[in-house]
Amino acid sequence: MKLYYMPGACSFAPHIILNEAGYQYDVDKVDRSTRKTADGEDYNDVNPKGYVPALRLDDGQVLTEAAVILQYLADQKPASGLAPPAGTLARYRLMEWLHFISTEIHKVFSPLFKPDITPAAREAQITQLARRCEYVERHLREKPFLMGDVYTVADAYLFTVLSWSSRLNVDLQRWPNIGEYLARIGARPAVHAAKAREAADK
Ligand SMILES: N[C@@H](CCC(=O)N[C@@H](CS)C(=O)NCC(=O)O)C(=O)O
Repeated sequence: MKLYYMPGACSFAPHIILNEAGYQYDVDKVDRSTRKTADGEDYNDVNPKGYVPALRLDDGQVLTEAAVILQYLADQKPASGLAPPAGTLARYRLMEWLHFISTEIHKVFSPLFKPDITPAAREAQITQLARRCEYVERHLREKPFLMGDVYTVADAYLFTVLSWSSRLNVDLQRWPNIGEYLARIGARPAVHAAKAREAADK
């Protein structure tokens, strides 16, 4: 199994989960400007959509879309407990979170990475993010993780995208539960292992 990633991107979420679930895996860094991978592949051939993450399975097929890759990784290792079983209401709750993170947080952050974003456009994105953070803050009031007491792939995804706030000068200090949540997840050995692997990768 091989994860195609860009440093600091949303591909970090599946990278955390590869470690959480105890996978043996390879990584291949994608160069943002040349679209070549460190292993010498043309990334547009790997994922014609052009973005990370992508996961090459052992049979050569390629899976894309962060929320789907996360669920795949959890489902291949059901004992990890990183996703409730398919078909249960709890699984739909997990999918509800994954879609929320993808469409309402991840994709609201994305324009903030554009160097030519206008101050007004930046402000509008941050206002929308604040509404989403209010919701997450309330949800985390009595729960350590999004799904309650159980850590799931949704936490790895939310941790990854909310961690962009410091790089982008988005202030999360108004939301103490979120701050504690990020510290709790950031302390997990799987997060450290994924960080170390990307840092050591050429
Ligand atoms: N719909 C995709 C979006 C993935 C996405 O936005 N990837 C970003 C990084 S977080 C990317 O690769 N952008 C292209 C680039 O930075 O050149 C998913 O959820 O996996």
